[in-house]
Amino acid sequence: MRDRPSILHLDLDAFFAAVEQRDKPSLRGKPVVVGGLGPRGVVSTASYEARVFGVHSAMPMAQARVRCPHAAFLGTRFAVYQTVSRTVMAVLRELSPLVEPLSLDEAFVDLADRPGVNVETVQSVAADLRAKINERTAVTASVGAASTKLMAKIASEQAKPDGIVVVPPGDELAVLHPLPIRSLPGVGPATAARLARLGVSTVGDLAALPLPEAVATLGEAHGQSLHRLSQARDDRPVAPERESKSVSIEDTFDDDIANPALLQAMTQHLAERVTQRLTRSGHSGRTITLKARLHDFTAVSRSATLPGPTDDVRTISRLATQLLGEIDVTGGVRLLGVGVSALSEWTQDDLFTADDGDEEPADVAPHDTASVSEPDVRRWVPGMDVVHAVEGAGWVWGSGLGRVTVRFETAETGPGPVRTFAADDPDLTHARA
Ligand code: TTP
Ligand code: MG
Repeated sequence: MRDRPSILHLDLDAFFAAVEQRDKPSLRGKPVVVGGLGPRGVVSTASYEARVFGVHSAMPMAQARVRCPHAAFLGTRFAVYQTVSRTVMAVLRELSPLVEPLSLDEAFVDLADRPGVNVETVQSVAADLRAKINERTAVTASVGAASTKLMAKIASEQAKPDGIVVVPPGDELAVLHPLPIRSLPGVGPATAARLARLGVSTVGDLAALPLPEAVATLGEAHGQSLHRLSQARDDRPVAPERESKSVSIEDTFDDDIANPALLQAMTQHLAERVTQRLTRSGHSGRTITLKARLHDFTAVSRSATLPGPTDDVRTISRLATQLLGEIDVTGGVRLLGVGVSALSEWTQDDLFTADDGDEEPADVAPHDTASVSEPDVRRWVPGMDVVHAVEGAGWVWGSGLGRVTVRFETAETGPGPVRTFAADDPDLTHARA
């Protein structure tokens, strides 16, 4: 472990929502929820103003609408988030060549080669960094600095929103041990539940557990690594070249499962989670893989490759379920996983793909839904950028019943006026990124 807090972890605050508030001045300081607007859509993120009402990432959009009905509900604009992300990563690389991006809005930076980095100076390095990011992108970032990746990430979490936390070397255990066990990377609900049965609820509880007990409960590899982390022992280097070539999610069951309906439901759930992870990292993928470990520990996997990349949860879920049908599960399954590979950077405008199925388009006003037989209406998704021949640049506020309402404002203009048009008004077009 280093004796200086020379690892930074940076994470943008309410990333997608912050970009929306930047570009839509009338929404600044207001609850904003970004995500899938279709009937089965989930929340990608919520502004801090909406989080007060209990809205959070991965929640069904329908539930978010109940919890915070007065929020603005917007589709995603991935191309814009990607541009902001590139700018942020470039700012980080000006600080050090050792930058490891983890997702669109999150990265580690290693300052080990920078002379004079210590508890005091790293504070001003982080402050300058935050100021520069805000200047170039107009969104805010939180930064943690510590002697290890684990502690830097935990520090940035504590710094949220819009702050800096430095963990001085020597203070790691005092910071780490009171935290809930879920704060460790790799501890999801299943692991947490297993540890709870041993009376382990904080990181300190796990550190106090004899290693053989941790290994007996969590398995050799997982048990060893979590036990090490719980003692703040983390020598993972910042790895700049890390490229995600695939994403996958798997679940191990306490008992073998042979019930086909249950396995199908679990496959769908895994597909939903892997799609979340995929979209979060700004990717789409062509190859879907279903992996299973059978009752006798044989591992089987089946893959299918699409003609083009997708990030559509229904497509991924349908393929994963088909692949499940190709495996003989009659003896029971103890592990199931769904993965997506052959990844591409997200290039489609997801506003156009969010509702490309046979479902009704979503609207700001729920009573205002349009008939699916009106092909034009589908094009206007709340949040998307449009241009009107006379009024100029704006964004779709809502649509339905053959009409579309647009607010004419941009990041530069300040809050602007609202106008309603016929959905097929030839003067109104999509703005291309
Ligand atoms: P996070 O950094 O986890 O969340 P955040 O930036 O919105 O909020 P904060 O960091 O201040 O707590 O994720 C970054 C972006 O990734 C987020 O804005 C939207 C997207 N995302 C999803 O699409 N699905 C998810 O389940 C999560 C957690 C994030
Ligand atoms: Mg973030």
